[in-house]
Amino acid sequence: GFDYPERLNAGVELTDAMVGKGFGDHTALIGNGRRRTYKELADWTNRLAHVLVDDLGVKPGNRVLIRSANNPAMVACWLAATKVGAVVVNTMPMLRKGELLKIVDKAEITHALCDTRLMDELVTCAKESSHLRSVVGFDGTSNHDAELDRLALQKPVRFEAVQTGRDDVALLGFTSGTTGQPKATMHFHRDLLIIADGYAREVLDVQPDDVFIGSPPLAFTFGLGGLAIFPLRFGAAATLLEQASPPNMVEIIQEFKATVCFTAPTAYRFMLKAMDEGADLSSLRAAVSAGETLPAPVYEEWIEKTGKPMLDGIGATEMLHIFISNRFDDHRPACTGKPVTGYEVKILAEDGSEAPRGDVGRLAVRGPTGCRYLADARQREYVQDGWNVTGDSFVMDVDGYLHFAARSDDMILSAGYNIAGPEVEAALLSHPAVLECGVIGVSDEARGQIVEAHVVLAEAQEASAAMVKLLQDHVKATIAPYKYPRSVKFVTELPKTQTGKIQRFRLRDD
Ligand code: 3SK
Repeated sequence: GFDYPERLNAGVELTDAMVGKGFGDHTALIGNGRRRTYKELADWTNRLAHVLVDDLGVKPGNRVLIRSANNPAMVACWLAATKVGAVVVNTMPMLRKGELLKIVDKAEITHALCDTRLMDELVTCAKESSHLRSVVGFDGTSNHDAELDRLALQKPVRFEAVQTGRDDVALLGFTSGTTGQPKATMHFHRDLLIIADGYAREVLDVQPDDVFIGSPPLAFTFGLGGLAIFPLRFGAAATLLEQASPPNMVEIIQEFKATVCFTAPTAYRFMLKAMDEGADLSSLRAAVSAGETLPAPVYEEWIEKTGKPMLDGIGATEMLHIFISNRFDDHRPACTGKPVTGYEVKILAEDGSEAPRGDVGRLAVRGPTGCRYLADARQREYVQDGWNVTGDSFVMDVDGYLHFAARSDDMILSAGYNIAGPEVEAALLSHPAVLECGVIGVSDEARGQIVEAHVVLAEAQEASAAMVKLLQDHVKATIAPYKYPRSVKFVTELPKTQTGKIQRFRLRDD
């Protein structure tokens, strides 16, 4: 088990406590052309914590939203809010007003800290929300030229952090769910450390000289763990990229000799090509792949070119981070590996009993970091005796290794993003040219899946390339742009049940 003191503040553990352990002069964060040491990060977060309490009136338990791309300022805001005992909701920069509003209302957010480049949608959202009463800007470019930064510069570098309990909620992890109605899971201060002291220590063996890099947004717990918690827990350095495109990652890995990478197979494919063209990625000792199934050829080519395994893993926002993973000394192709210490998994047959080895069934997981939904009936439905029934179907082979089979619901998994089909449908239906639509995920070599829309046009509307572009642009302007349908098919009718429900599985069969 994991043994933490009753009074525990994860924000302090990842900053001031690291200075206390002698890491003050080590690089903690690299981003926006600057390096910051652990001492600088501790001071920065303490100044920000003073602003949160003294100027913004944040109280322990208040929900604080952070809106930013991956940069050091976002990490500092998250840590500062954690130090003051707030419950943090990290959000992605692409979210639009409507998506933000759902989160703000669900989590009853009272305060928001926002990169000044991303203020517009959040300010509009605040006008429509009865909860959100303060939106303050920070400068994500690190010039410290926004309200939050100016206030922070006047504050002392010492802060008496709130003595939170190890089981106090520190973070709400949001997922969009299959319906597009966001659901949140609650995570305690201790959970934030367990994922480092468990998975990151056991599977990655993180060392202070490690340099982390990766693409997942800090707003996903995959990114928060991989690009902030894991490096900070062990005195290592995190490189944060606002634009984590594969070419950028290849450049930064070489520049900073990154050793641990968190990304999806799409980016690893690009890296394999880059190596053929002369890129030197030999500094990487751990390549973690998650968010999409890792095709065996990518895994095999990686071993061939680097001599090291790619560590496929599966996690869930519900469980905070990765709970099944391959190991450096125990890995197989087309296999997600075995449970991380502390987690138990089982495969459920249709009737809820445990499926025999070799049979496909729903993956259920139980462990110390989940699963606790926030104000959601799903708790009763999907979490029984601590077992969280996931939306993924897996097979457990005779040796106890787990193999992904399929997504059990209507989620579309594209280039590491979870996209709810019904949410894209709603965006399409808000355009007057669309009469009806059904959205599904279809296999795609580069992205795992892509979003495909089957659209019945309204009368007098013409199916054309221009119409495809019009609808794609409309979706991009309505919801986060990465959710847009890359494929649009025009049809005269959709397959439906007798009660009029769209049969998406029949679209998949087409
Ligand atoms: O497998 C995932 O999608 C995931 C979700 C949340 C945290 C970590 C991971 C790998």
